[in-house]
Amino acid sequence: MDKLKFAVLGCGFWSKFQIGAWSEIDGAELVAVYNRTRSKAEKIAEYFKVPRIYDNAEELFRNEKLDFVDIITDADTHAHFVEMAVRHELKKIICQKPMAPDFPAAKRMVKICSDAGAKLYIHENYRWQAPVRRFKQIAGSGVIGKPFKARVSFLSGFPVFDNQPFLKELDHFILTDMGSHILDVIRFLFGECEELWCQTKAINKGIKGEDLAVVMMKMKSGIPVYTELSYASLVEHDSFSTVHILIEGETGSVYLGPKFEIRTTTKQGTKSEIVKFPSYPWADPDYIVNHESGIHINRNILNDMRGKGKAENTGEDNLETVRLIWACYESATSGRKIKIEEYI
Ligand code: 89Y
Repeated sequence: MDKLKFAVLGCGFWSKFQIGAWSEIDGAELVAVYNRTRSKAEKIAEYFKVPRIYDNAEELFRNEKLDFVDIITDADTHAHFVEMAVRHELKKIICQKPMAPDFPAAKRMVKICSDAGAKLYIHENYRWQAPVRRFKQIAGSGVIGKPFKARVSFLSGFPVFDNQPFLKELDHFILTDMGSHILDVIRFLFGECEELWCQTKAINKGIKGEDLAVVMMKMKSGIPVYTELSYASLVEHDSFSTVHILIEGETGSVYLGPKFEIRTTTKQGTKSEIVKFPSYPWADPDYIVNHESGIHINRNILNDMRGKGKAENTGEDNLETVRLIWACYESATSGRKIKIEEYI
């Protein structure tokens, strides 16, 4: 099988895990890396034995014959690099979450790609975490009957700013950084949202943006979903870097809790299952479930590129997650409930 040749733009903290995930998959070959600060690109290239290094992205696009590009830079440069890739006639573009720093920019990115006949994929990996996939299977198996409510929690005190100091500087923090993941998992499990009401707070005075968001959602299916996102939490069971979910149904409940344990309760009692998945030398143990999921999303995208399947995380699909993030901010500032179909 011919390998698809690709380049990575951006060699910061997340690139090692994204490239690590590619290194576990047959069918894709990383031929070049770009970073504005060349030394960072050199470090990544050395670790993964990448043949060519650039500190000028235009030059990379001019010199390389690529099948696709994987953009892993900061969100405020995503539109710039997507436009550049389109200008260089690339037809397959992957971009890290959050898609863009705001909703209008995300809409522009999707439109630029669709006008050019280019496929845009968003690297939104949480729904690909092994425990989340297994949880969906159990919840959908019929064992808990028809679901009537859910609670989705990300409560953490993990020192996330040590590894990613730029997160401290974001005017909009937890909803863009973690809301991208958690709201996407909610869409994955429960479908689209009809309306929501959100409150945010800034607890940690050492950062610019909000680090707490509480959202009440009414899904189109009628199910109420309560979600809480916090990086200010000191709790017994820290959610990092996954998510805890409780779904209640007419004949039972299913809970994805600490240590990747899924507990299913019916009148017959409670069954427990620990979800297992492998570790990799390139992955950070603190983020293992998150880093491992990168392999699954990359494989799903690669299959779509090869015409062998359908990608879940397209630009169009992810725009619906971005819509929810910014509807949350709108609700938090106005104090109003937001109807999603009116938030355009
Ligand atoms: O960006 C986030 C992610 O994907 O997982 C954790 C994180 O790095 C910081 O919240």
